[in-house]
Amino acid sequence: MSHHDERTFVMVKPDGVQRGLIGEIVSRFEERGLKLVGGKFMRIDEELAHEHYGEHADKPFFDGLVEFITSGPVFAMVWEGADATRQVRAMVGETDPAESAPGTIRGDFGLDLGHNVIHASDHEDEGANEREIDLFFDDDELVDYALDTAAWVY
Ligand code: RTP
Ligand code: MG
Repeated sequence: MSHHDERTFVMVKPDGVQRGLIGEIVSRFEERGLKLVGGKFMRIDEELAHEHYGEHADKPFFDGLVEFITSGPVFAMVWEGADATRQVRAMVGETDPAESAPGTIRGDFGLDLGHNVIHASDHEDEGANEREIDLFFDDDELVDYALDTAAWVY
């Protein structure tokens, strides 16, 4: 990991998995030049859902959010690159797909606030990326390696 690189946590939500969007979403980050350092196809249990979305515990949509995120498998990933957390959020779009620009993942694949295809760590929440990576991955599940492509090739 070079000095300006950071890692961020990304997850294809149950709706994205059901709709067959894992490959499309992985492709977007690969093509952008980010490096995949971890990936796990898994089911989120109630406890993990409460930890992951703990900041929303007192919101009216919390129970529905937990029900949705535990409703089927997700594809959890860690991506690495320069300013990765902010750059990935820009690629994801706004929380509400209806407000997301075409060209973003939510703007291209979503219409419904409650089923917005993808999660990514919030760059405005200091340390959220590292917290979420630790929550979902053991250290030995993250792979250190060099990408054998020049940084200017996209
Ligand atoms: P996420 O954490 O899932 O990546 O989404 P986000 O940062 O863009 O949005 P956040 O504010 O963290 O909200 C988490 C998820 O809760 C659902 N939500 N519903 N009904 C509502 O008003 C409402 N607000 C948020 C969304 O599915 C959102 O992704
Ligand atoms: Mg969030």
